[in-house]
Amino acid sequence: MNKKVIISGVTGQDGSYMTDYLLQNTNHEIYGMIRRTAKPDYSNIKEALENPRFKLVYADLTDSQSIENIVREINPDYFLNFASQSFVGVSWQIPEQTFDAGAMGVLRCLEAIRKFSPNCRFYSAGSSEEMGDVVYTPQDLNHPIRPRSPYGAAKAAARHLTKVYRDSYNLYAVHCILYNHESERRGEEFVTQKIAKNVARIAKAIKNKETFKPLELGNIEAKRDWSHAKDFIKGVWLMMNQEKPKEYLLSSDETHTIREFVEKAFKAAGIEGAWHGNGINEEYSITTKQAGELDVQASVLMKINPKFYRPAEVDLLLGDSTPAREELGWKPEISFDNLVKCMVYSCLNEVGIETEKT
Ligand code: NDP
Ligand code: GDR
Repeated sequence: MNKKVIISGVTGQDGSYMTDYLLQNTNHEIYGMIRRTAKPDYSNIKEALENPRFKLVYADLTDSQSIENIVREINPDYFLNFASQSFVGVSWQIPEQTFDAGAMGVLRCLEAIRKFSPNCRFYSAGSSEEMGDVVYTPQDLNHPIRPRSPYGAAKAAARHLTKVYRDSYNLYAVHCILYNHESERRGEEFVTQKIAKNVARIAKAIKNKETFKPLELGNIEAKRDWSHAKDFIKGVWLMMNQEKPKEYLLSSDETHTIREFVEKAFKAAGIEGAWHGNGINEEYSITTKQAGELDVQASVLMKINPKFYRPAEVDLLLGDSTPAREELGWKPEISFDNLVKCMVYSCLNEVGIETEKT
C-alpha cells in the first residue's frame, strides 16, 4: 500500500524539493499543507499540482485544531514539518509569531501524532542558529545550545520538545540540525538570493548601458556553511527511514564569508570587482579596466547599509557532519562554487541573459 506523507511548508524551498523528490522516487501520496494567504504563491509546486499523488490540505501551525484534524483524517506514515517563520532577521520584529510557529507549532504536531497517529514518523527542521554564539568550531551535535535570535530560541525549544516526546511516548520523532542551504527557490530576503537577484539586475543594466543602484548589504564578515537544498532533502529522507530515530547534523563542512559570496556571484555574471574603503564605508566597485571596456554608467556594485545589521549576529557557522556521512552514507554533491553559479545563472536567465548550464 502507498504510504501517506504530510509535508508542511510545501510552498517554501525545502517542502517543495522534498515533494518533488518523493513524487519522483517513491509511490507515496503527498499531502502538501498550506495555510490561508491573501495571494498564494504556488510557483515552487507547479509540477506537483499536476500529479494525482499530490493533494493540498489547509492547516496552520498556529492552529492546533487544524493540525489535529489533518493528522486524524489522513493518519499519515510521515509528517515532515518544514513550516516556520524562517527568516532570522525579522524574528526580532515578530518574536511571538516566530516562537508560536517554530516551537509551539512543533508541540501541536507532536500532540496530534501522539493522540491520533502514534506510528507516524515526525521530522522537525532544526537549525545551526541553535548553536548561535559558538564556543567551538567545527560545531557538532554536542555543541551547547546558545541561540542569538528569537528564531534560534524557537528552534532550540522545538529540539527539546521533540526529544521529550521521543523519549516519553516512544515516537519516531527527530529534530535535525541543518546548516544553511540555498537554491534557485530560496526566498528573496535571504542573503544569497538577495545577492543573486541584484547581480542579475546590475548585469542587465550594464548590458543595456543603463545606470544602476548598488546592492546594499549589512554584515559581510559573517561566515556561513552553505549547501544546496537538493542535497539536504536526500539526507532528511535517509534520517526518516532508519531502524531507530536519531538526531543528525547536515552541513557542507566548509565555511565562507558573505563577502566571498558577493565576489563569486559578480564573477559568475562576468563582472570583475574590487574592494575600496573600510567598515561601513566599504564598497565593491567594478574594476577600472572593465568599466572602460564596457562603458558602464555607474561603478559601485555593492555598498554597506547598517539597516541590514542585526541586533545580535551569529558570526561563524561551520558544521561537522561526519556522523551523517558515516552512518547514513550521505554527502552533499553540489559544491559552493556551483551553488553560487546555479543561483546567479537562474537569476540571469530570468532577466533574459543567457548562461552556460550548471
Ligand atoms: P521557507 O521560508 O522557504 O518556507 C517556509 C514555509 O513555511 C512556507 O511554505 C510558509 O508558507 C510555511 N509557513 C510559515 N508559517 C507557517 C504557519 N504558521 N503554518 C503553516 N505554514 C507556515 O523555508 P525553508 O524551506 O528554507 O526552510 C524549511 C524549514 O527548515 C524551516 O522550518 C526553516 O526554519 C528550517 N531551516 C532552514 C534552513 C535553510 O537554510 N533553508 C536551515 C535550517 C533550518 P507561506 O508560503 O504561507 O508563508
Ligand atoms: P541566516 O540567513 O540568518 O543564516 O538564516 P540569511 O541569509 O538571512 O543571513 C546570512 C548572513 O548574512 C548576513 N547579511 C544579510 N542577511 C540578509 N538576509 N540580508 C542582508 O542584506 C544581509 N547582509 C548581511 C546576515 O547578518 C547573516 O549573518 C538562514 C535561514 O534559512 C534560517 O531559517 C536557517 O535556520 C539558517 O539559515 C541556518
